[in-house]
Amino acid sequence: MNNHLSIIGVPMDLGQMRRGVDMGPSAIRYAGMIERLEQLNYVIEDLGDIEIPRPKSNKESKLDNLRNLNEIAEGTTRLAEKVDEVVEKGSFPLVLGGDHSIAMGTLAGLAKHYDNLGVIWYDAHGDLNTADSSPSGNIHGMPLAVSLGIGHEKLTSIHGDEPKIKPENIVIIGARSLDEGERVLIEEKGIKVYTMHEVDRMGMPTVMDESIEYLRGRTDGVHLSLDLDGLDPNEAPGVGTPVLGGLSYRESHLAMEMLYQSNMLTSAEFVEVNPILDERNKTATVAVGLMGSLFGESLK
Ligand code: 4U7
Ligand code: MN
Ligand code: MN
Ligand code: MN
Repeated sequence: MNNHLSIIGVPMDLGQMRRGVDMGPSAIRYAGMIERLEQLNYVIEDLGDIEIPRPKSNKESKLDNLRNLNEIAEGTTRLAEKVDEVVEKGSFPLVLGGDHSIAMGTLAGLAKHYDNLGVIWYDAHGDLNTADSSPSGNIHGMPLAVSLGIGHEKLTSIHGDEPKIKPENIVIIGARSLDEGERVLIEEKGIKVYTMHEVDRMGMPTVMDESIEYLRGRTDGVHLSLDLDGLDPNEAPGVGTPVLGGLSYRESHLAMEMLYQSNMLTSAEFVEVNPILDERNKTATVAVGLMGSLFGESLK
């Protein structure tokens, strides 16, 4: 793995309605991220936080079932530029959310450098909604669709007009709350999904072995987009859209360890940590622990 890490904080909460997720980057840093990664002998630069615009008043903000569209497009464009820069100079981008709408920016920045970027989407949700299919109008439920080039033009054109990823280069792990429109898109595009049902039946070792093998053959870089609500809310309570019956702490550590061993990861982001909804910073602490495993801790 690249031993130069660049940390980018994204204090974004405009993609959903629970206040507090903008404090995710602080909570994760406070849980000891930098110290933890330094112990593994990485050269780390913390680039601080991206500036996120203030939201407009509630009425004008939900035009077209896309709450805070313009402000999110602006903030994620800044993130895309930063991620692009970091990859350009040969460092590994490690992005801290913020709600999951930030993934549109991360993927747009990465897309400049890969023809076949692989994405592991570790999440209770598919995040494949559009304004038409979304039951909420919350853009954090849309970033994967947008990155495929499906959605409002203001979002699909962030940092470049082309689709940022291809459906066959995506693996979703941990899904247990998919909306009807998302199911249709998954079917139509042939997106690989390991729902909780499959994780229960096959076990995490097989899920990860298959995912790694699948992506290794077809991609020239792999991004991990880890939504903390992929884990069970008993273990990661500080999230805005918890869904019971999630991935366990141990399963998640194993997944991170196997990704480390695969030596294929080129970028990562940890999103949806909301310290206001959390219990004594438990969820941020879990995120930092997972980073430890992802970057080789248990295997030294
Ligand atoms: B997250 C939801 F309807 N699908 O679109 C929606 F269930 O980034 C939830 O994965 C989206 O946390 C969750 O609003 C987005 C809902
Ligand atoms: Mn998500
Ligand atoms: Mn989610
Ligand atoms: Mn969520």
